[in-house]
Amino acid sequence: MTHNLLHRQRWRPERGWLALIVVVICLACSTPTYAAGHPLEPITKEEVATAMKVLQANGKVGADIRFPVIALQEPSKADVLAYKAGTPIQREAFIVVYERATNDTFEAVVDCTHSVLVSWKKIPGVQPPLTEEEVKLTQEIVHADPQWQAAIRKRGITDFEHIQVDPWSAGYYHLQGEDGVRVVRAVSYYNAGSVNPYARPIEGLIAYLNMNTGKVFKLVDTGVVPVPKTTADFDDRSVGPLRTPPRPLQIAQPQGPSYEIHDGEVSWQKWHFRFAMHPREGLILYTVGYEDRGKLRPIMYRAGLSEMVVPYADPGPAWFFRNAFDEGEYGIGHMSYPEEADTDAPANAHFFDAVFADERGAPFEIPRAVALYERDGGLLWKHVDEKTEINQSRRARELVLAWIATVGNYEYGFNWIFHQDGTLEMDVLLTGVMEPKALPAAGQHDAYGHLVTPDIEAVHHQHFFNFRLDLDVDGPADNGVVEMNTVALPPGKDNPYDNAFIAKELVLRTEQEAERNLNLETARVWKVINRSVKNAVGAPVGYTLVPGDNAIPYAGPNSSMRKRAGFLNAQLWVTPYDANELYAAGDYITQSAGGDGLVRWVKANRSIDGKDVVLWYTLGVTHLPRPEDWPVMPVIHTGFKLVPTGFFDRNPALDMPSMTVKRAAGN
Ligand SMILES: [Cu+2]
Repeated sequence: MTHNLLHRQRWRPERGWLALIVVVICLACSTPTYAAGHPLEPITKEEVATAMKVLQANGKVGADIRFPVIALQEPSKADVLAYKAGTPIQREAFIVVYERATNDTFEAVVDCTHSVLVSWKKIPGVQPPLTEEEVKLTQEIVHADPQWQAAIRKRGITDFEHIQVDPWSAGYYHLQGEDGVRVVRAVSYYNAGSVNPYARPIEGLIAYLNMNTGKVFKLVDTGVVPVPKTTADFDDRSVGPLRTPPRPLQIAQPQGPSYEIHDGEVSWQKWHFRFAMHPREGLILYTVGYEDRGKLRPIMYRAGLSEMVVPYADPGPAWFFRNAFDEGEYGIGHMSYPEEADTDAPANAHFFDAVFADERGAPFEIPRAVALYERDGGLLWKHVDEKTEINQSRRARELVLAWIATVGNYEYGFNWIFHQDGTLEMDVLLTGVMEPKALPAAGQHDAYGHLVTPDIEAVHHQHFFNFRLDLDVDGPADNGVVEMNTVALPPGKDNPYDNAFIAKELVLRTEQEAERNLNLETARVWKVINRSVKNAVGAPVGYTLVPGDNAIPYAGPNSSMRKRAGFLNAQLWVTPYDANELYAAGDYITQSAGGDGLVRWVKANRSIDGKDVVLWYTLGVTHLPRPEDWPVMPVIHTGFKLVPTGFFDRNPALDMPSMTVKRAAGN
């Protein structure tokens, strides 16, 4: 949801000896590692260093040059699918380069295998995501501004060192002096005597910064509002009397986990997949397939979060611009902290470090950024034969691949859950601290939020996520998308008892036909099929996107946010595969006017029938804050599933052996 990146400081071992010891132990016990060789292997520190050396040698590194994105340049899909283990490969890095003084952005591709600059191009009229350096700079620039200092003194505050200043992306509002300039809007919080600054907003005071000159160019002050006195910390000491914790629940895997990892590929209960962390997208799943009768059948080539936006409902001068594109504007992918076993993930989790680079091109590692673990999955299937009383029952196991991002005040978790029945689920978790608003007097809140304490309102907002799902159902060729609508038949000669309902299939043939929304009335779902592969009942094999909860945007279609987040115009989009189309709102979001990404691509109205197709699913949560969400929210879950639909010929988990003693007759 948000914006402030102050908590985005990278994890550093000097934060505590204990943390360091834990890391050492976990790395030692964390057996799975990436073996060198596969083209989709995550970028390494050495490759980042090589890429920087090549840029340096080509005169592309200077005192004023920054590198907001350094990531693996993925090889072509065709090359990856044709890859044979042991074949030599060329590894490349993709780099976004920003020159602050001139506000120029460039893209570079470096061949790290042969240390060669492959391409260098200027991308006109765009701006890269905010860097961590700019987060720190925002606070320095604001603290040094005499007008802001006067406004703070007017509020009776003199200890400026206790004011945290968060940068918000500027958005695009045709405001004077903002075109062609890198702008940040800064929000201040008073954090004296409080770990959590978000209980103490300095309401109505917004500084507009020109990041190219390093100056505040405008200060919005809507008048003095008392800074809330509440502390909203939630460590054990601050919470008050603690409950008796539950007694230990031990998860033991005495024979180790059931998954194996070979050359970076995870295999578990017939599932096969790869994964990597990307500085922008976060956790990416690659080459997902399922073993069926001795054959590995492809399901999805690549899946990742393609964009996010969190628009707020308050129209006032201190709030109208608050809509954070956490991926395109902030780079949610590298906003991870080391996960802790037994809290962030269960005790049996294995962790994987992520390699990123800072804005100066120095590689760094976030330890334990991704967790992989098995957990109990409840009941898999069951039936008791009433005559013999034989209970055929199977317990399910799940495999979870988990990543958590901390984006300022909010946390987002993303769990890919692999089920034994062929279902692949995305479980999105929302937690953290809501964005607060201080009130003129206790209880005097407006219509745009709800009180969470007598002197704090949390403003209404929505969280939208778009997932790019490159499904390859039994391979990339000859895929298509069918919409399923369940409808009641009218009463009549063919339906004399008025009980009939049927499933209607609608083939979506073009991009514009495939711009679709949910429909509860028709239980609408979308199935990706492969017409050249038929199942036992003679139908094309398929995988269905089954939505969970969702939301429609409340900001108007002509609002700046909606123009920039065109992916909110529909919940489903389908495009023919194009390696260059990765981000639902376009490649560069910072201060963009909009109209990029899906809305631009689908204008061509390309055919999606019988093609390699990509599904884009927009998922939303409408968040009307409750007191129970304060001071830290219990996790909200949302997500979707990819469910086999005639992909298998029978229940694919039928071959799960019985693990229990049969119930004795008569019990
Ligand atoms: Cu929320």
